[in-house]
Amino acid sequence: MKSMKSPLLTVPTDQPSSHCCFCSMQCGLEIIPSEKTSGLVTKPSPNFPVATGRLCQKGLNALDHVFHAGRITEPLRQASSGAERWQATTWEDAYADIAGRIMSLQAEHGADTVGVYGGGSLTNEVCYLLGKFTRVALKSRYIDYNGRYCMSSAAAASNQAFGIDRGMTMPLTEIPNAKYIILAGTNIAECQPTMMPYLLEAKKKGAIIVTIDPRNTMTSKVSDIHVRLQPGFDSVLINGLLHVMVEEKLVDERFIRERTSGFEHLREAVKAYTPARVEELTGVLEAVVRTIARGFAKAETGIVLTARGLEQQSNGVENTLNYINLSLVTGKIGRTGCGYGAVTGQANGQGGREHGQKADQLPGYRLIEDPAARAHVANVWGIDPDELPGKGVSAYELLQKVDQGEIKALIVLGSNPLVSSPNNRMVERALQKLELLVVIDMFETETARYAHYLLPGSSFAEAEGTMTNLEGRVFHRRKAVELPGNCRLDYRIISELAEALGRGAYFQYASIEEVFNELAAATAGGKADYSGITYRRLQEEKGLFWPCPSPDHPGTPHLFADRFHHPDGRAKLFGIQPKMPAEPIDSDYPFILTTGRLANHYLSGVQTRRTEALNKKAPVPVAEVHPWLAKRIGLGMDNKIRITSRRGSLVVEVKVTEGIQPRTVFVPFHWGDEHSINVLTNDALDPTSRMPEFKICAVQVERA
Ligand SMILES: Nc1nc2c(c(=O)[nH]1)N[C@H]1C(S)=C(S)[C@@H](COP(=O)(O)OP(=O)(O)OC[C@H]3O[C@@H](n4cnc5c(=O)[nH]c(N)nc54)[C@H](O)[C@@H]3O)O[C@H]1N2
Ligand SMILES: Nc1nc2c(c(=O)[nH]1)N[C@H]1C(S)=C(S)[C@@H](COP(=O)(O)OP(=O)(O)OC[C@H]3O[C@@H](n4cnc5c(=O)[nH]c(N)nc54)[C@H](O)[C@@H]3O)O[C@H]1N2
Ligand code: SF4
Ligand SMILES: [Mo]
Repeated sequence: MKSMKSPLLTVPTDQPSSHCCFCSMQCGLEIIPSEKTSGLVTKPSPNFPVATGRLCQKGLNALDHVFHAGRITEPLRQASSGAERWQATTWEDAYADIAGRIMSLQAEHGADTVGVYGGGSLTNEVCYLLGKFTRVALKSRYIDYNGRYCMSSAAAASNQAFGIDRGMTMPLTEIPNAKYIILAGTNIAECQPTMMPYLLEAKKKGAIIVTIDPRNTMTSKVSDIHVRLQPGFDSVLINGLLHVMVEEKLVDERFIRERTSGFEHLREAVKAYTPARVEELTGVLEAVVRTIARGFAKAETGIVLTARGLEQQSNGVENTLNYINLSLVTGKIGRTGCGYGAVTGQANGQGGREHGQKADQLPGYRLIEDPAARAHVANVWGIDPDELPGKGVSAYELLQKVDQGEIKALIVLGSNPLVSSPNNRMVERALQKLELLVVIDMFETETARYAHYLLPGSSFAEAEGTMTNLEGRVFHRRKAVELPGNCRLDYRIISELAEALGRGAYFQYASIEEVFNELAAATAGGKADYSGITYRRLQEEKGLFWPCPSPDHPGTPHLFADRFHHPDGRAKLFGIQPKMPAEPIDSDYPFILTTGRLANHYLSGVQTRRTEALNKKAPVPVAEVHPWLAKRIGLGMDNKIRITSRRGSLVVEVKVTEGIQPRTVFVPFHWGDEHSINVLTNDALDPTSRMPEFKICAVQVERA
């Protein structure tokens, strides 16, 4: 691999040089000189109080893509003729042409003909600016982001149950204080590897760990009980657990009486879910249901963690609400060793969903349809509240509007939706219809192949800013290296595009810190209140947990000690009637496809497929198949399989393993083109969160 040199900027201080760009743990990195061609490597930082001194393989190789020879370092425009796809241009020409095209499209079709698609890897400042840019510079209602595919069901459930959405209600340091831990649809060992020591410490102190996952994972290996559940049956199982807790009077009656509402609905809903019935419906033995219910309820302390396994479903919000019910009916929240967490995924998956990148949202987790929120934010932005557009639509629906011709121009920053969207043939068709597609990225992604402009943005190592990790801890990330070539900082690109659109007056920032200070003011009084946070405090105090509403406020590591965030101070319990997945199996499509992740790749794979040390461990997707299924389709040693859903078909290599629920096939989604599993996945959306059902679709499986 050829690579570019970039001078190291940072000198040792008591702050990490940077933070890993991949998962929500946001481990601190030191960047040090080395013999590598790039001249630099990462090592774990002793200076960040989350995963101190630890990095996983991805963190250890996080600079490889930054210095990759394939990095885009000049603004590129689609070539009008010839063999080359791109021709280099100047920033000024690119801005002028993009702005000109946007303005003429808007003159003809209205402001909403332009959409923006953001991402959860970006800093709080960039997420905030994308939202402001869409509403103030484009005056369009259409912005959403890849977190819609990621955290939206958990976010909706937390808002409904608690009145606020912060992934974890407690810091990670509470995990070792828990005596009983339920991990559902979360593969922490591969997806947040440096969190494992917290779980292992709990185990060492005697905690029982239960995993609920259709397959054996690196995480289920550390559990005492592993429920190998068929995808889609979480709510049935949880109703069984709740049934036992209610029948055997194991619930915390005082907590339910004083701190919650809605228990009568829950009691009614779980009545019919006797352990015997749950065994009939799920195959999970009656005794196992009783053991987990009694174990969790009777334990002095306990934590429930969920992730995409049960959330990325058309019933994802209800599934999540039911897991939250477990924490609430047992009173295991708001005190030491207790809590609920929806384990956030992307680097800034938490902050990315707070500051206005969502279709219905303004900064600070305010709602764009709320007149008071509009007035507050419009005042900070110096515009009339009536100028703010209304709410738009979710990520997948935004792409559908492109397909339908309603949205004719799209700006994508920090996502690769052609690989990461469900039913992605629709997305490919849609992208081809765009009259203007602008992609701001480090690489020519699968999505960028359809772009009219590909603009070279910044990598994590080059961009200063703040991030919010999975605990709700806001921290400051330094600039560690210089931008290569003609790349620009994402925040500058957004501001300069605004300038070209004639709205530069609203985007005058001398530094990224000025953007943060405006963000903090915009969040004042909102749910995710950052108004007491400054760069200086973040550096001195090594991060602060939101809400942090004033300069002397210490931040809020533990939520819900005294009250929940609904106006009556109570949490809401919900009675969940389990529903079928959108596409149940039948005789034509008799098996279930579920999708997810591997330890060595990240999301659509743009960065990790370009990282040799990681890619060589998993160069292509491999399906996990049970021996029962292998036998049924007559699979031989070297055979591949063809998996076919109602939307498409794919041939993949196979690993036969006892460790998967027999009717279920698992395929990771980190590849595009002929390896893209999202050709098959279902685009059914949860009615509330608009989360696609990535985790379940009905398929045929045959020998290829
Ligand atoms: N190495 C690596 N780490 C990552 C990422 C990555 O791409 N690679 N991505 C990051 C991001 S953005 C995210 S969102 C997180 C995701 O982190 P996770 O949600 O932990 O990851 P997944 O592999 O998508 O799904 C977790 C598990 O859900 C199981 N599952 C499938 N269907 C069901 C079901 O119906 N019920 C239950 N209970 N379980 C089910 C799958 O078998 C899988 O093991 O990881 C983050 N960390
Ligand atoms: N089948 C299936 N599909 C899924 C999922 C699943 O479990 N199964 N999971 C879903 C989930 S949870 C998620 S989060 C989505 C994610 O899906 P995507 O949003 O497609 O994820 P990434 O691969 O992270 O894309 C990020 C892009 O932004 C670029 N980038 C990264 N950092 C920066 C930056 O600082 N500046 C700029 N300008 N560019 C940057 C990267 O190069 C990359 O091209 O996928 C979803 N899709
Ligand atoms: S655990 Fe997450 S943040 Fe830490 S090094 Fe690994 S991928 Fe990066
Ligand atoms: Mo995610």
